[in-house]
Amino acid sequence: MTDSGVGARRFLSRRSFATGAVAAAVAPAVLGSAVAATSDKAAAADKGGDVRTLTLYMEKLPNGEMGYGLRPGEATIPGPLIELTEGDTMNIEVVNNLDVAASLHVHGLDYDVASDGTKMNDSVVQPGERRTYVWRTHAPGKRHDGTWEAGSAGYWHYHDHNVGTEHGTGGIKKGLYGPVVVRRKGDVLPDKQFTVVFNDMTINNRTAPNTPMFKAVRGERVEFVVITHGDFFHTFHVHGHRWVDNRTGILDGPQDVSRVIDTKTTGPADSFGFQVIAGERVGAGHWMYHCHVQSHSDMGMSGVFMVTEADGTVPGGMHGMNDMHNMPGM
Ligand SMILES: [Cu+2]
Repeated sequence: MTDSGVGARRFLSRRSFATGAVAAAVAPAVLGSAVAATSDKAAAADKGGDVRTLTLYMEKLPNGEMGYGLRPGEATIPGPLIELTEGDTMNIEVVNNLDVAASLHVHGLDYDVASDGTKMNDSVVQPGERRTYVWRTHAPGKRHDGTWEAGSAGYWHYHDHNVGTEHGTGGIKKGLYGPVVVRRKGDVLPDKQFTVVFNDMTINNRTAPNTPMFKAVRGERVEFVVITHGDFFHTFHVHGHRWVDNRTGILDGPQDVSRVIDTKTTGPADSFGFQVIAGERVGAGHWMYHCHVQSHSDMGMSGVFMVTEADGTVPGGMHGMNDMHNMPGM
């Protein structure tokens, strides 16, 4: 079977996604200049250079956790996916509805000290107050001395840098973190995006069987963003799918010598991402994703990437998920 049969639906789903429908399984995506990319050949990031505005609310969740959200009462763990194209600027007004001072600190993008999100640079938000952080991005280019400067494109993340300690250790533990994707002009856009955060011994602050179930239709282009927080190193693995260990996860061509992998070791504050075609060459099914440190997977760092057929069915059923967390030490 080829995947070409789902092309029309793929770009339809992408279009509805891009025009504001919440399609991400974990948190809503804030799409950047990717909006309106509806070519039937390939949806791709546009030229960038937009200046956009966004409001993020920092809030307490009912169980004592904390999260970022796009509207009051809608905080999620992880927080919303924020997506830009190189050249874009994002002005993010952060509203602190917590009872502690907290902040927004981003990795990988360009920002002044005023947008550092640290106490040291006097850029945290007091309870009940608001503050605008400015994130900038740039394309690759040549410096005056002839050397090349990297562009901002990549899989990045943001987090609190003030709750608990001046490193945000308490805020991160409680869920104040989220993904950022910066695209290069022309990058291929996914149909669906899923974020996996290894936070101490959890995935998105949950353990199996309460970890996220990511759902896609066979043939859809799925993007994973993987972030690590906390005190431990982990190994991300997804069954039945592999990717390329470069910026996008996609080969540049048949001669691209980047490694093809299906596991990646990741440590605190690391982030990476990649795209796969759901079920490509392996079919629909319940495909596990998990930390491959054995004791970590046994303790609940495991979830399911469910790939359905177009009619919503999944062959084979799902067995043993309840055993996954039923191990010594749980
Ligand atoms: Cu682990």
